[in-house]
Amino acid sequence: MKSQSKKFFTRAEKKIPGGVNSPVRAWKSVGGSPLFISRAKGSHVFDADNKEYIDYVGSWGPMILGHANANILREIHRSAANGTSFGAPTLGEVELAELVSQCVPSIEKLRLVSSGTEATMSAIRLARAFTHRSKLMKFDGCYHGHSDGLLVKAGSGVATLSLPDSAGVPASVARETLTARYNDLPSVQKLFDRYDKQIAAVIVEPVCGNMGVIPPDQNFLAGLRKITARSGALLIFDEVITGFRLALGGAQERYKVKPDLTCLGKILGGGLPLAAFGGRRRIMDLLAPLGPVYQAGTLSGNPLAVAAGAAMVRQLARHGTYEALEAKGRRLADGLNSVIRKHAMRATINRVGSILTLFFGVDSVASVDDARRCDRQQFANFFHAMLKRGIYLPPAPFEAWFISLAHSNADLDRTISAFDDWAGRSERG
Ligand code: KE4
Repeated sequence: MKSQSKKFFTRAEKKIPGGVNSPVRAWKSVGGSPLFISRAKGSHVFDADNKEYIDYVGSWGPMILGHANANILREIHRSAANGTSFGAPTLGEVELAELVSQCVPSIEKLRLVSSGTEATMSAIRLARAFTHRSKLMKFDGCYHGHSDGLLVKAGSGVATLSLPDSAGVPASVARETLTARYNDLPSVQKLFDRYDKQIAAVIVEPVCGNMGVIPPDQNFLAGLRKITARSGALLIFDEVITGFRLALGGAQERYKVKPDLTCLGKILGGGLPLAAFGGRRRIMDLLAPLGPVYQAGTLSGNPLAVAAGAAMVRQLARHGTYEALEAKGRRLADGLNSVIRKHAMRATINRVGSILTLFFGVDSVASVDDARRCDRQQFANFFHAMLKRGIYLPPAPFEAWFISLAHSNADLDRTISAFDDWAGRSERG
């Protein structure tokens, strides 16, 4: 009997490229036909056949309170009753900007946009205008959304200009982006030695979440701060994943490194399309209509998304939130590690707070090269085995698992048992 998800996917492929509105949802790296999700509550999602799963995708990060959080829904309904969009300033946008600035002190001013891609694209334009420089530095393996200058890969050899990493990105655009290696300060210094006063900004995921989770080495972020300050380049923290995830003030609070600009998204919108970029007043005031840097958006600061976001941030600001998330992350990681040891598996877990990644076939992952050596087929087998056991993991080996406040100890322990059961069966062949 064909599942509803399979039927819906066949229909979807007729009208939507690849049947999805974002590529990772098509399950290309794990195989099979994607689940269509019909509803969700707390830490659980239900597919189109009403099968229930413990959810570690969490909409790729936003669902840190769990799905259908009562406070957030109430605020969305209250806001929607007054209309959905006006294209004019609203008090809610001011209140959210004030709230974010209180949580993230480096953000003296901010502008709201509708996606992380818009946030990073706009922050980069701003940095180029502020520094009167054109080159951008990013890190191999870090993802910052799909604007042209960020869809690039390292050129061959060292300290070279980047190459396009997507069709449709002109080489002339890719050449403006330099690609360094995450957790490798000498690779950064080498590019600054060669391009110093041409580099407008360095953009980095303070904790890499798009090669799986890779934490920064002890002095990596502080080293970036020092090198950029010395050169006059801006340091941009892409906190679309880490913002409000690793602390109320994000990774910059956790690692005590202050960027010039910060990009936020995901959690900030409480599940609705909302993102932001912000930082030093002198830089932000270059934005139109005050200054010469144009940036705009029909639905920027949308009232519903702002209401959801403010409810989200206010709830996260409650006492004990991040201690609880840390305890849940630790419980899951410790349990999964005990299974790895029990079955003498070659695998490793990277975790920061309530995000983690399990890498198969490697002993440790401290760099993107390490991550790329992991066993992707074993991950695909693991993904489907966990799905059969009612655990819905991100359908790709280089993504973060997202734990929410709604994940109970029973959820976490069931996840660990499912892994133990699969590992045991795999051993027995
Ligand atoms: P969006 O444009 O998808 O809202 O944000 C882009 C973005 C920017 N910065 C970081 C660090 C990000 O992780 C993202 C988007 N993350 C991916 C998953 N790793 C979103 C999932 C998807 O592409 O469907």
